[in-house]
Amino acid sequence: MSQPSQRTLVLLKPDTVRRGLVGEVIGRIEAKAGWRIVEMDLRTIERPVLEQHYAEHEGRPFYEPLVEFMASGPSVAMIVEGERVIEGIRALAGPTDPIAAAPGSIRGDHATIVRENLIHASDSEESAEREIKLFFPEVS
Ligand code: D4T
Repeated sequence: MSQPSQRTLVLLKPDTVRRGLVGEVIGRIEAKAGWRIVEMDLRTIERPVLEQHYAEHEGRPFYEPLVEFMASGPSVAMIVEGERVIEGIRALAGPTDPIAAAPGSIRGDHATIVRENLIHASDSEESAEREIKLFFPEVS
């Protein structure tokens, strides 16, 4: 039985854009039957937006280098819609540490550094709702 469609916020981080991997990552998302990119743009994410997005990590040693890296160049921000897309894009991405990520996942195939792990995708319906409001306030 089909489940209600979900929406998730996906960021292709500055390393993905710099390395020319945008097409490779978007291709994996588009290859999944029934998922649709409903909003997408290239933008350098402003620091205040990053501070809200990563508020849970404030004070941790990796926080400042993470925010600097995320502000270091353009990212691709998008909303993807479809059945079980929240869980599904997290599965395509693989775990946060790219060395632990299985070959076949985006991080497992292309990344080695935890900070430069190519992609962000919302991890729950609550996060997706909050992040879509933050990155696409005009849409929600
Ligand atoms: P994001 O939020 O970018 O999709 O990543 P995850 O959901 O996979 O992981 P996260 O929130 O725990 O981490 C956010 C972001 O911080 C970087 N990071 C994380 C880092 O540079 N050093 C670290 O030790 C950790 C845990 C990578 C992703």
